[in-house]
Amino acid sequence: MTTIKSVFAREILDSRGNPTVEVEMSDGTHTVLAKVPSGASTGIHEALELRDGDKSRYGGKGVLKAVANVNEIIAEKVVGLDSENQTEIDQLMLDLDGTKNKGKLGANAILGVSLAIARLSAKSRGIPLYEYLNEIFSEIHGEKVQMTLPRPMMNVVNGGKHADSGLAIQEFMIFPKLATFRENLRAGAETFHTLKKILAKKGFATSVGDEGGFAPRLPKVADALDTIMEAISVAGYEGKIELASDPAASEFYGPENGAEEGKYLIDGKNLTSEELVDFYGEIFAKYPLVSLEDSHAEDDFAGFIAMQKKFGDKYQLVGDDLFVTNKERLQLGIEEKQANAILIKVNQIGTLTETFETISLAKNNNFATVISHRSGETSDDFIADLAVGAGLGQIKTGSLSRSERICKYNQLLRIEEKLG
Ligand code: 2PG
Ligand code: MG
Repeated sequence: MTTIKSVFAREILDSRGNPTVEVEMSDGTHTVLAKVPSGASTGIHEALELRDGDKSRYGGKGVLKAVANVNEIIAEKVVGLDSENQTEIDQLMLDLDGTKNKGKLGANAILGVSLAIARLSAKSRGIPLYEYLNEIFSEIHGEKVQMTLPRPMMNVVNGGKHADSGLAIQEFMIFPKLATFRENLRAGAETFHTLKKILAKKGFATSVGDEGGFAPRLPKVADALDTIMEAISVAGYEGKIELASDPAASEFYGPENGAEEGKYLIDGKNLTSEELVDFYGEIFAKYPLVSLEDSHAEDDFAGFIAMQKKFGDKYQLVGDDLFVTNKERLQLGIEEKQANAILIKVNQIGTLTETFETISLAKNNNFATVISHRSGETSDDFIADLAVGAGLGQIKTGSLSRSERICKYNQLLRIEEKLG
């Protein structure tokens, strides 16, 4: 039993210099913080991130309304409750909000409180956060879940909405498969530094994008993949590092993104949904790409179903904007065979309990699970503990630079030391 004594929210900045919510919570003895991340290539079906819209502050991106919703509405209902009742408190906030997309209080307000509650409970019990999360997730899942260190997907070349590299595909990731997390991290970092040298030698920029990967003006998708393969080989990791990618295809689909109606603009060509399937087929055939996320636009169900039919038995096909960590969208995806894996982002859905319910549904249907950061991050490393505690198996948390990415990797090193 841990009685919540105080809840206080404030506006802080995220890694892109945009406002976000931080919640400070105390039981009178221990004080914890939880910070809320924010996406750029957000799915249209995500829970609502409440922004002030007052153009005179932070270009309209202020979060003072969300902060006030914590301090003036949520706090008084939550103070005095037992923080170990995660599910009940999350439900209470859902009831207080009363909308389907958390549009009244804001998912950013609700999530800050939801994460702080779990962190406070762990701290006051004196146990690691991953252990506490394992306990409460196992309860929701209905059986004891095995804790595991996740295999990292590291985004070394940034495109799409995360950089002005001109590449349609948002994320080119290296996906090491060595025996331990520590070795995977080292392999990733060494390849990252090798890639930098190769890019510089070829005369490309080595400045980094939002997620810490390079943003070179490479003309085509294949150029990015070839350069990464070269870096893997020169770094000495051939056969030990596979590739993963998140095209985030909603961002190069349709006239609002410069493409023709109903088409995808990639490598300077307008492709139909079916032609895009073949485009990926050529990549699968040529490169050791084993995981592909959001291959098609979020509501192009036919495109996803075609991908799953053609490649689903051999490759991991991940739904991010497609499922938005929402168990109803996932349920439909399972029934329609739209993918075989799901990306998990806490702020897409807005409470820890709902995140757990979605993970549980995925596990029960043999969907692989990948925990993920957002392109706008903070120094909060909650998702590292969540990855281990809920036994998610894989993590996507950016490249091998920028502290808001590295802090998650560093926390995983500490956890691995403890768990062995
Ligand atoms: C994604 C994410 C994280 P954003 O599309 O998977 O890499 O990007 O946070 O901008 O939605
Ligand atoms: Mg994505």
